[in-house]
Amino acid sequence: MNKGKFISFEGGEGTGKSTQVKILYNHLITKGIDVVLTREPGGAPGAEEIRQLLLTGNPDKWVPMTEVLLFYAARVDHLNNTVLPALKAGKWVITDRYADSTFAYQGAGHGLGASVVQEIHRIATNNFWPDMTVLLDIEPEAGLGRANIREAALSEDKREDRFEKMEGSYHHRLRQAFLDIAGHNLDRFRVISAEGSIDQVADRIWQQVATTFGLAHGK
Ligand code: Z5A
Repeated sequence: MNKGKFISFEGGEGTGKSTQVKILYNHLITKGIDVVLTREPGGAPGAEEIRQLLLTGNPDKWVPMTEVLLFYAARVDHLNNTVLPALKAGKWVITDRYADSTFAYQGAGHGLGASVVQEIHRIATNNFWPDMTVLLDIEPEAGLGRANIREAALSEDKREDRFEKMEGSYHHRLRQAFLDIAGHNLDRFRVISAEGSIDQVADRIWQQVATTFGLAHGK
């Protein structure tokens, strides 16, 4: 049985996940909790190799089924080598994206369908889900604007922008897909507005984490 807590962050591009997972990580450490910060796709050596296959190159280089199987190949490696050992050791794990991203991006965004992804998820992970999922929600245009500023600062070969190159309607479908998934999993999801300053968003997240896990609300 797992002793630690497993928290995932989800949302579209540029919602601030990478920024906010680090803030929550530091906050939990100051509370004396042993935490592992990780990400998907990636989070373990083999999974990081698969990440490169997935996030670089042309938007249409994989058909949806190839793409979903690559995400799950990476996920199984990540779970077995990073997430499950940490949870069993009593550590908390925060991951920047997990399986809800596959349901939203591949299941809804690329039209593979939730039932196909659900079946693969059941076989690959034994239906393993986080204790809590933070969905950061913002207008896609605002999120893409933030992500583009960050990508523009990187050289061409360092850009992981394959998904950001997808057309605008794709990002609106994606936002709705995440909200629908959250609506069907209210026990696990906390939908948090990603608008406002980094500190304002971090405060909203902390209030939810503290309430969910019975931690002191103050900093
Ligand atoms: N994907 C998938 O399709 N299926 C799957 O199963 C999984 C993933 C697991 C890579 O994910 C891609 O993989 C992703 C989905 C797909 N699609 N794309 N692209 P990723 O997590 O590595 O990359 P990402 O989702 O694109 O994340 P991101 O662009 O790195 O955005 P973010 O982490 O949400 O935001 P950020 O890096 O924290 O912030 C972006 C910029 O905005 C940065 O300069 C910040 O300083 C700034 N920022 C952050 N917060 C604020 C606020 N509040 N105000 C102003 N500026 C801010």
